[in-house]
Amino acid sequence: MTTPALLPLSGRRIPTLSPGASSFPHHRATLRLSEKFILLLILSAFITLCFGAFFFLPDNSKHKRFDLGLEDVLIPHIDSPKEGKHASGQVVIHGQGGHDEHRHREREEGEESLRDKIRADHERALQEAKEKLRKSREELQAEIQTEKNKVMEDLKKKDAGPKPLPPVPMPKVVSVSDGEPPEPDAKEKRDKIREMMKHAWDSYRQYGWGHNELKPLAKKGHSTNIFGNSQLGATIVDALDTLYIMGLHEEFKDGQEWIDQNLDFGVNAEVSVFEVNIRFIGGLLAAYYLSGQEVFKLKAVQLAEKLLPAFNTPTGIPWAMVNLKSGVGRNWGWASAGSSILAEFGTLHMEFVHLTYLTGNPAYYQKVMHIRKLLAKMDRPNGLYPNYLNPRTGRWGQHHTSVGGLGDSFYEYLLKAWLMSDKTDTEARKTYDDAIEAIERHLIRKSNGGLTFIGEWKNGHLERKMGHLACFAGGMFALGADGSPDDKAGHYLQLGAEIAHTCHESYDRTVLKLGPEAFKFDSGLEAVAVRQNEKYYILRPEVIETYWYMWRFTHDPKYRQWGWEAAQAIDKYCRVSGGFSGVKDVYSSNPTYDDVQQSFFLAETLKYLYLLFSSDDLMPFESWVFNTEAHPLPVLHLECSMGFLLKDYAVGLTLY
Ligand code: DMJ
Repeated sequence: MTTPALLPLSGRRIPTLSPGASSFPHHRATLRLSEKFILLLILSAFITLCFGAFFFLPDNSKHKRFDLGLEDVLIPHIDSPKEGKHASGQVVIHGQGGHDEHRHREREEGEESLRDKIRADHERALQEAKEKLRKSREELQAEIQTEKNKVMEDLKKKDAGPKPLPPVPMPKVVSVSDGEPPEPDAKEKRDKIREMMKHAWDSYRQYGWGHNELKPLAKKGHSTNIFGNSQLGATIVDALDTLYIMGLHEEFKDGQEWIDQNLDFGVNAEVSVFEVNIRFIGGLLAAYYLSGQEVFKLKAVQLAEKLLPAFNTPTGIPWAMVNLKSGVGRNWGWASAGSSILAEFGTLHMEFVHLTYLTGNPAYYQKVMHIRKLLAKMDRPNGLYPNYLNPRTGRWGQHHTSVGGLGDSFYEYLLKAWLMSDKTDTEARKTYDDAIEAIERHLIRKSNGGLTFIGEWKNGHLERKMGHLACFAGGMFALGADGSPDDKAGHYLQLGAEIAHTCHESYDRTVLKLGPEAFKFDSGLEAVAVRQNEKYYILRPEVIETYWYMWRFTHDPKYRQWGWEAAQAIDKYCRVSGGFSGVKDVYSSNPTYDDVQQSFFLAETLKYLYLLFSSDDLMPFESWVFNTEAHPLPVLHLECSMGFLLKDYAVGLTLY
């Protein structure tokens, strides 16, 4: 026989129920239980009946009446049908049996708004259907794939929860010296550049904080469609490593705090995959490697995940733009029949290799290697890579080739992939060498006045025009000289020097001593802009970038001198009380401003100037490779061959 157990409850000893116990209290408790059970049964039968009646009602109008009836019965005190709130946002309570007329009006308004909602829903559905019909089969398939992947990702996340990232070795921080130059003159100039950085940053801090960029004259935030018109603090992310390298640690901390608390990628914004990769992912990764602060790594990975749906195209060549929230991608309307752009899908490699290294997730590496493999299989007209490639068909668009806009950083990343792999990614090096050889043969010419320039190839014809953007190539040729085939190192260093000279001429032949956006070598014209809409200077870095690389490889003082000329001109003509602005005409002594302080001015132009006047042990080339937005990424040693990595991507990546 079992005795009822006695448990203490609030200091009293009470009997509890235990199987087989037959004491009186147990019996009473059993009786109470069965009464309760019967009551519960009746209640649930009643509720089931009510629900049954609701679901079997034949048509909408009756539903509506029932709804209203229910409203009368259950929520007669609440003024507005939506969330029981008044338009003012306050909950309004009426006494029971409120005015019939008022209630009637409410009912009518309710029905009216219901009708409006149904109408709006119908119109939206119709619109969506129309848009879908306009899309090709491949596009629709890609969209479906994107959606599927999203659902899978969500499920995976739910199952696994947030996974901590694996620890990885960090670069030798000792290589980040202060870089103070031994020459007092250089030190003075470096201090001036640092002061310019302070002015640009402080102005943004004061007038544009959290916005992507700054309007230095209007003294307010600025944004362009590449950031999807949402406030992602592009200037903060882009400027971080420059602040760090310059030793502006308070400002760096300020930026870090903003990123930690405000940078959110779950926004409904359609951004440029390329721009977000080079500025945000590149900027965050560099800030992480320099400072060791985990927040930058986490944000970089969060953002990278948002970019992945852009690769869901029939070919795996990513869309130019992706919506960070929905994952839907598309291309720029102006790009050769909906093509993707070589300099955009070809400028992801460095950052994506680092993402795989940091996360152990092979997906990033696979995506960029897939692009490389696909390009390797394609025919190239005259050995040149056209700027446009259709991501649906996998065919080239217009046969335009450029080392400036639309093509530039594709070539740069081939070389830098090799350098970043501690020169083990020989496939990248070979692809670079072949591409440069074709470019030299078809695009590089000498003008009558003896200036070497890089023209643009358009359907078999060479346009004798060079863009400011193409001036970066001087630095690239110098950087790639060592390791070039057939012992042509001297030749490429010389080519770099010639491009630097030409680009300096394009600055020197203007009134402001700042370079135009594009310049011609035609009909007696040499290194000058002709069209009004090519005369602007928007604080771009490429010419100064080339001066810096040439300085590092030659230590010819003219590069510091040219860099200083540019710095002075920027300070004189672009500086305003609210920051720095681009100018619309470098040939006018009275220029007007474009009122934009570009984020790359802080990321690149000022960083390259600062490094030009620093000693070489600040960010040495043996340890760091700069991405196309001047964000330094450490050299990674790829222990295994690329073939092996293709099978097991995450293995073999270690920091050099
Ligand atoms: C930068 O965002 C990058 O350098 C990019 O590769 C092209 N040009 C702009 C600055 O001019």
